[in-house]
Amino acid sequence: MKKICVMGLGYIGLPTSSMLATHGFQVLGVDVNHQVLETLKNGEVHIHEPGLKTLIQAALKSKSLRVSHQPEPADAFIIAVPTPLLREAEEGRKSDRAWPRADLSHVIAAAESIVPYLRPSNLVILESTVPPRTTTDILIPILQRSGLSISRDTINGEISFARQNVSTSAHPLYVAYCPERVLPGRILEELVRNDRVIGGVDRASAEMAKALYASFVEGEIFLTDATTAEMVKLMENTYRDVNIALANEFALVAEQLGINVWEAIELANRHPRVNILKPGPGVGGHCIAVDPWFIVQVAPEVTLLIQTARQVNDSMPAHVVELVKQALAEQRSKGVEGQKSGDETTSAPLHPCSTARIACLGLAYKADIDDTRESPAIKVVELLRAEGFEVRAYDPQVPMGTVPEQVDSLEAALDGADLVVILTDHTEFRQLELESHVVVDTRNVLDTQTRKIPRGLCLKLGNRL
Ligand code: SAJ
Repeated sequence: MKKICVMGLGYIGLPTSSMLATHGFQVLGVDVNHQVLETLKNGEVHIHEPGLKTLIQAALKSKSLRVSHQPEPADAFIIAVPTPLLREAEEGRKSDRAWPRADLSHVIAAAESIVPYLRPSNLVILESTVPPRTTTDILIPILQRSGLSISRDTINGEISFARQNVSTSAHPLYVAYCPERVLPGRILEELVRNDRVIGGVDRASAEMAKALYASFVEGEIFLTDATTAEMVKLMENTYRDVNIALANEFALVAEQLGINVWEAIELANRHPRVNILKPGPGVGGHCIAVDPWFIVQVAPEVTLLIQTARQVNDSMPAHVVELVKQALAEQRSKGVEGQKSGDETTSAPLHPCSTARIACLGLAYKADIDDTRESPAIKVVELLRAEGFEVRAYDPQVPMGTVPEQVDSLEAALDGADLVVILTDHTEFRQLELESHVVVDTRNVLDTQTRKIPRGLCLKLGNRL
């Protein structure tokens, strides 16, 4: 197997292409976005990911990687295109379509576009995160239009491992589902180190896919059937979403009790079998905030916990706005008291809440990346805007123009701000001197234990005032 066609040059397709291209394969990267192709042809990379640009440039230079807007005949095809949520479904809860659903249009389009190029013995791998049974019920019927037959030796949904000697001649087309599991910010490292799960539509397909990934994966590779592999991927991210929702709920309780949830979680995690994640302004990214719905859509009646977790996490940006209002009101009353007592240090300017200027620090969905997909920080900015606040947003990683309120320096964001809200825990924000500001810290970035806050006020999510 020498030539691989990777459909989709995004967060997964591009790093995977570069990995294969530097491990002995001829790779054709295909994307429908001409701007992405132009950027790559100019030696630039549209995704900020440590080490990626160097790898891509080397692969392009050696010609082991080429990019194009259409596929070509190849030995293997990897589909790594986005599967967003169908947003309008969320509003349609009372109507026929009750839950947000996966938009599989990119997967379908990519699969259809490779059909004319499929040849006997080709391998097709789906990497996009999809609802259970997508490989068997949606991908396979499309690939069958090539006229090539696809073996499916699954028994009760489980791949048969009974036959040890797998015949390849009887398998005109091999098909497997192989989910990506890499963490944005550490993609190249995790592509190599992480274990992989490969779900074949039959044993031979799983083995073929394993041989391909084994060229660069140093972690263990586990084989199963396609539907189990689809579910494994969704379970991983749903587990994390539910755990974060629990942490967020604990934070809300702690605020009511007047205790510090960050301390409480740290202490609870000293138990050998407890590992509570961190509360925050909500869950972002294209995975954890989306994938649980892919399980819900196939089994809505039995996924109440998953649905509730999604709702808890989605409600956090609105809670952050409440904290902002609370901190402004607190500062106002401090200001009034300070003015009454003639105390200079507490006499902050008084603003009717909705005309206050708010500096939002961070737009990315998590630390040290430029990705703003589903970012709760952006939702907070939008909610503050809708409330009539004057917002200035700064993020050292995120390209300008992401939100209209974006400014290009920390100074511009902080200048004249009545309140600073920390929304992303970028490393740069951990060094900030915000002692004279009113701060809402949603990420526990500021060390209020050891650092003095003489004039300002710091309200932490999940903490007492
Ligand atoms: N978050 C919290 N509290 C935490 C951890 C995360 O609020 O304790 C928030 C983050 O701030 C962020 C969101 O959750 O907004 C998601 O961040 P993340 O770092 O947990 O995950 P992702 O979305 O960047 O990547 C996840 C990973 N999945 C798991 O860890 C199970 C990654 O391995 C997957 O490959 C990726 O989803 C994906 O593509 O599916």
